[in-house]
Amino acid sequence: EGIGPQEYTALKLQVKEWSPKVADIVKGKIEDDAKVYFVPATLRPETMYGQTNCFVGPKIKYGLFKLKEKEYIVVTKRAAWNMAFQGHFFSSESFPKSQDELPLVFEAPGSDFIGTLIHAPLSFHTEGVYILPMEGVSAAKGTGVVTSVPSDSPDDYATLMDLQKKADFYGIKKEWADKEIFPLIETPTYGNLTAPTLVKQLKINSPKDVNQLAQAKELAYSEGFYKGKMIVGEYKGQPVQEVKDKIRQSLYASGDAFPFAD
Ligand code: A2H
Repeated sequence: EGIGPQEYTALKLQVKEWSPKVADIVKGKIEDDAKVYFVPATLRPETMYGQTNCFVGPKIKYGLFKLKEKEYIVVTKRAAWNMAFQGHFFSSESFPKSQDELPLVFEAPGSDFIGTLIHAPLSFHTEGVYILPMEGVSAAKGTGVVTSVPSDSPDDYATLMDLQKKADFYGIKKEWADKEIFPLIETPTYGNLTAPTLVKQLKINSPKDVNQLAQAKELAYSEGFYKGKMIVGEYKGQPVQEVKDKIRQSLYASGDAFPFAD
């Protein structure tokens, strides 16, 4: 971590229903039957069964970029530019020579997208999940979009609990943040809900407890990776270390994800 490019799994979360703000902006700008995806970058593809929502930074600027015929993505401009270089998106004849040549439809702050309903591949929440705000999202990392797995990510859990507690303050509907958190991975030290357990043990009360959260993140990540065992999905019963790459590859093969380096 930290040295050299990071290999992320870029997941494609299809928009099912826009927030009212973006519905107005989008009208007439893209085909009615076009597909649009939010594209979070994750290091833990084996946890995608537990997605309960997807985070954007409310103040971060996102673009809707044309990927190919009738297909668009929502990411930061920086990420779209990286993706262009990695050859995931744009045909060679239209390869952009600068960020200004990216096929941008419109830009809007993350706050405009909040409340958008999306389909998250592999998630047990097949009814769809919502775009929600997270202050801690960095515009300078990944795609600026972070899918949320509160069972295994302390940051995601702490943020989701805060959103539930203060739904009015954040201007969201409580039910958008109120999805069941399913156990996915069993670990010897933290049981089957690693992130909620660590958040309690380290007495983390809000996403502002950044030092404890950094510690919880380290502990959750190494415990999950080295000692975790899947308790759901196709590889139920098998160690995380052995199945992580298989799950990633099958997401690539189904077209639900692609590799993304940052
Ligand atoms: B991970 P690294 Cl279950 N800003 O995915 C803030 N966080 C970001 C981000 C951004 N721009 N882009 C990606 N991330 C998050 C799952 C997960 C993640 C679990 C547990 C731990 C975990 C579900 N959220 O990450 O700093 C994404 O969240 C802890 C390492 O680039 C991504 O993987 O090394 C991870 O941080 C990438 O972190």
